[in-house]
Amino acid sequence: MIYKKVVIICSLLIYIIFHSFSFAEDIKFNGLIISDFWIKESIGNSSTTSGYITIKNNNEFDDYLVEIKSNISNKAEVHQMIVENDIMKMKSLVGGIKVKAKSIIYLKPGANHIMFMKLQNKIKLNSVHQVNLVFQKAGKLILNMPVHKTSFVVKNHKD
Ligand SMILES: [Cu+2]
Repeated sequence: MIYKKVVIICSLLIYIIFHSFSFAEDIKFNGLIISDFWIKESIGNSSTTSGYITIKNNNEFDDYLVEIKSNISNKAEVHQMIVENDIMKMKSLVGGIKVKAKSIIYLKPGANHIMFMKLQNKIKLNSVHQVNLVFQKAGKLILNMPVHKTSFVVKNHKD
């Protein structure tokens, strides 16, 4: 009996600890599951910062993230990391990013990401910002994206 209570309390604690390090809850939206979304705090007077997001497409058809809009910056686009002459470069993905049917894409540090350009203000740690995502098929979604440190590591990736 006592053992059972200890187990329950322990699992509750683990749940609370896990969730305090993690993100906002996953969002289900017209067949898409949106998770692990956050914005990197801006450094110094930098006029840009990046945002990250995981998008799972449970639909039978492909979708595209075609537009990103928010009040924090005048411009936001999806960037692709490419290697050119041994140098890692960022390139804007014209027309948005494809999320194939029944598959998942990760916009994450060191890889494809959302680039917020011409920031209106500094992006402060622990603040939350509204970002509008427009999908070709699923439509428009308003996301509240929390701000984390550069060193923030995604802990709950469900690959
Ligand atoms: Cu970029």
